[in-house]
Amino acid sequence: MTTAASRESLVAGVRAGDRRSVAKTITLLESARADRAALGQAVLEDLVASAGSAVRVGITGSPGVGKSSFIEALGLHLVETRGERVAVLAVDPSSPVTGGSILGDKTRMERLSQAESAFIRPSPSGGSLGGVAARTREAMLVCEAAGFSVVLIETVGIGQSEVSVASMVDFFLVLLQPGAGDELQGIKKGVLELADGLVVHKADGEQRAAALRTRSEYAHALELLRPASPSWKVPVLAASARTGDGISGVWESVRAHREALSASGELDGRRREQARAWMWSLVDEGLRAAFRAHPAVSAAIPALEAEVEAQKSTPAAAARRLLGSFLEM
Ligand SMILES: Nc1nc2c(ncn2[C@@H]2O[C@H](COP(=O)(O)OP(=O)(O)OP(=O)(O)O)[C@@H](O)[C@H]2O)c(=O)[nH]1
Ligand SMILES: [Mg+2]
Repeated sequence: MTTAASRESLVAGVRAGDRRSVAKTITLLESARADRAALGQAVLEDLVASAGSAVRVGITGSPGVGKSSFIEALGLHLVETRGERVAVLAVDPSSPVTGGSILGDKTRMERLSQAESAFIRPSPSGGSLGGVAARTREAMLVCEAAGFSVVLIETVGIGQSEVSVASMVDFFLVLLQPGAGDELQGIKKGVLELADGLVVHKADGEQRAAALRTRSEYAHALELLRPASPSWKVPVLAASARTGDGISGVWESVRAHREALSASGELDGRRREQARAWMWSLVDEGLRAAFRAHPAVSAAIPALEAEVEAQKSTPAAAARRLLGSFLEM
């Protein structure tokens, strides 16, 4: 097939909601081969006007808090009782190609992955957080063009990945463990400030009482934070993927948030600001790549790095020389 023909057939396939075309387009976008990635970008360009209509939800929490299980439970609820079409994506810059988290997600989301109206895609692997996040954003647009009405994005609760996921969603949900304070949970205050909702997860069996205590502790803690939006009070909920308790309540909060922020215009503002910031992060990424690929720069890097390490040159002087070679072009 010619490039033009495969571009057209992929665009048509995605528009028709065909999951194989969705997967193929995302694979092209993630490709390290320039010609494939360019075809993926061309397909995305044709699709972008029909993207944007999904409810975008990011889900974070420390490792083992039950993000994947929660997403499976929420996803099944949406598919089975609310008639939604659900796409699940992930941002995990730490996951190697055949890493445990992909394997884990496949088994944790076994039922959802078999549902007709669900699509699950593991995190793009390798590369910088910026690159991984950019690919996930693109995958989100492809899913939206394919008619998925809800996009759920799982992120590992470590490093900077929460910040980048928060910057691509409408609602950012933080899952908490029952019975542990922030320090024990490894939750940074900055992450709580990004949250549109908190859920104390695993609120079942013997842990239920502890979960409800944790819930009121966090509700108090949030009183002390300045609200990010004048039209939204961040709720602290309790839920269990195991029993299904509280799952539909989480979705009701997402809907209520959407109504409140749509009415005030904040939702549109948030999307606009995210689009602008994304453009700039792509510019940054492109400049960085062009810089490193520049022949004079890449030839000079090893020696200058060694000089800086050996304190024979200051970092500032070395940076000036590298930038000088780049800008001379
Ligand atoms: N009691 C209880 N255990 C749960 C619940 N949900 C998940 N678990 C258990 O918690 C463990 C971790 O679940 P995952 O869904 O893999 O958690 P995760 O946060 O996605 O983990 P990573 O992706 O590895 O960070 C598993 O042993 C689950 O069986 C729940 O609602 N209640
Ligand atoms: Mg997981």
